[in-house]
Amino acid sequence: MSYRPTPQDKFSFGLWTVGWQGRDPFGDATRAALDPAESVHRLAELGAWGVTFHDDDLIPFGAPEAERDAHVKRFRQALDDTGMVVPMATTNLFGHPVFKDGAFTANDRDVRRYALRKTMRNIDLAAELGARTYVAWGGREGAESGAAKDVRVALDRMKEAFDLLGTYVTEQGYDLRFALEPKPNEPRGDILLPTVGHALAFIERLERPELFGVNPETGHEQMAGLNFPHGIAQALWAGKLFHIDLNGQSGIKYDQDLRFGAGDLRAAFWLVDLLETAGYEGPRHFDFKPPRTEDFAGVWESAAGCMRNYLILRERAAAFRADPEVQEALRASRLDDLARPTLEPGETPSALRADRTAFEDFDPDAAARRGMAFERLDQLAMDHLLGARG
Ligand SMILES: [Mn+2]
Repeated sequence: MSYRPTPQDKFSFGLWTVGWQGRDPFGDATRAALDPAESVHRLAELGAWGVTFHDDDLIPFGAPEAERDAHVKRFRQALDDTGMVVPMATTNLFGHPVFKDGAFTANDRDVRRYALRKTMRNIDLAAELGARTYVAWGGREGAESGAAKDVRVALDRMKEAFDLLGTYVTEQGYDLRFALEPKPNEPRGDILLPTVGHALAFIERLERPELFGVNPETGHEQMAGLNFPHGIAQALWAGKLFHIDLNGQSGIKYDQDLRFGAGDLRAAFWLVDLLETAGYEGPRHFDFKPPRTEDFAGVWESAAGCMRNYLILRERAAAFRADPEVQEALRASRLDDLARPTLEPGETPSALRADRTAFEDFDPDAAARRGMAFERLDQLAMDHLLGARG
C-alpha cells in the first residue's frame, strides 16, 4: 500500500498552515513567509485536492485595491495551473489589534460594523473562487474577566451578525453555507461558543439555521478534554457537519495544532472510522501548524504526514470493520440490540406500563450479571490500529 493521496480523497489545507512562520508568544518567526502560489503548487504535488484561506493570508491587511487584484490573479493562476480547488474560505477577525476585544461581539459598535464589512468583502471573493463553505472562527469573541462582557447581550450581537450574513449570501444568490468553528479558549481567556454543543444550540436560534453548520477542530475539543469523535457524531446526527478541521493534540493544554494522527492516535482512529462509515462527503481539511523547529523540508514532510496518517487510519479502520471476528465481537457487545428501537412500533406509554416483562417480571440482578464484552472488542480495534492483525 503506497498511501499516495489523490484528489478523490478530498484533502485540503489552509494557506496559513504550511505558511505559518513559527511566531509564538515566546519567540519570533523561525521561517520566512511562503508565497501562496508556491504553497498551492507544493500541496498539489503532494496530492492535495484543495486549498483554503483567510482574506489576510492572500491579501495583506489594508492592501490597496490594485495590489489586491494582483494577489488574487496570481493565486487564481496557481489554481488553474494545478487544478486545485478552493472548497472553503474564512475571515481573519483576530490578527489586527482592532479586533483585540472581538469582532461580531466587540463592545465597540464601529468595530462590529467594520468586521461585518470585512467579512462580506471576503465572502464575495470566496464565492468568486467557487467556495461552498464559509468558516467563522471567533477567536477574539470572548473575555478574560466577568463584567467585561455581558454574554447574553454578546450572543444577541453574534446572532445579529450571522443573521445579516445569512441574508447577504441569500440575496447575492451565493451557493455558500456557513460553518461555525468552536474553541474553548486561546487567544481569549474564554471564548463564546466554546464547544460543538454550544455552537449547535446557537445555530437553532438563527433566522436561517439551514445555512449554518459547524467546523469542529480536533484539538479545540480535546483542549477541553472532550471526546472529539463523539462531538463529530452528534454534529453528523444533527446534519450539521459542514466542514472539519483535522489536526493533533495531546490532552488538555495549549492548542498544539500537531499534524493529523499525532497526539491522541486512538481518537484519530475512531474519527476516521466514523467519517468513512457515516457518509461524510465534505473536505478532509487539515488545520495544523508545522512545529517551529522545522525548516521548509519539515513543513512539507508534516503536510504529507497529515494525509498519509489519514490514509493509513482509513485502511486500518476498514480492515477492523471487515474482520469477521470484529463483527462477532460487535454482536457479543450487542450493538445490534442498541440499533433496535426501545419501543415496539406505535407502543404507547400505557402499553409499556402494561408490559409486565419490562418491569414486574424483569430480573435486574440477572441483567446486571451480563458482561458487555467491550474489552475484547476494543482489543481487536487496538490490534488493527497497531497493525497486529492482517
Ligand atoms: Mn481551525
